[in-house]
Amino acid sequence: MGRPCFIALGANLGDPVATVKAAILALRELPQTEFIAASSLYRTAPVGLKHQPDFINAVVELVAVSPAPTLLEALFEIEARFGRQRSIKNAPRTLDLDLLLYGDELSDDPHLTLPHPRLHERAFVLAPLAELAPQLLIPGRGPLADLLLRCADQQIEKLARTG
Ligand code: PH2
Ligand code: MG
Ligand code: MG
Repeated sequence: MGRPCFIALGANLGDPVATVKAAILALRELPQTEFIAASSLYRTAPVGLKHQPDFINAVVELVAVSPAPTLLEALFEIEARFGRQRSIKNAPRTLDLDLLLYGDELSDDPHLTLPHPRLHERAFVLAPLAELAPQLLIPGRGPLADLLLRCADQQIEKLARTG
């Protein structure tokens, strides 16, 4: 049986709108997964390191048959294909793909923490996620809608759908 999974996309170098759109297409092609839906794109103020360009963020839902570590490897491979260089934490990036949720699995493995350890405090993740699954309960954190209300001070702007 497949597991419903949510993946966060983020980019703030190069042409981030084009990158996020192309990465959504790449996620559609992932083997051993069924693509369900993509959220709108959002322009978001950087969280963490402030002095860097705004991000483009989105969330994709898919159903995965492959185990979580295999899915994570496939996400790293797509990041690399889009020219991701890893330097300091929270540095600007051409493409970041984060596995937010793998079904209702809980994991405290530092290489793959589930749910994603900062998902519950980031409007740039919660708002696109709420488009796809407004009733979602985040394991260990509570209703998504409540979490989103707590991030009302974070600047995000939903972009009109094009292309
Ligand atoms: N990703 C980060 C750190 N800060 N800020 C925004 N707005 N969007 C991101 O995707 C983002 C961030 C680390 O992955
Ligand atoms: Mg990441
Ligand atoms: Mg990230």
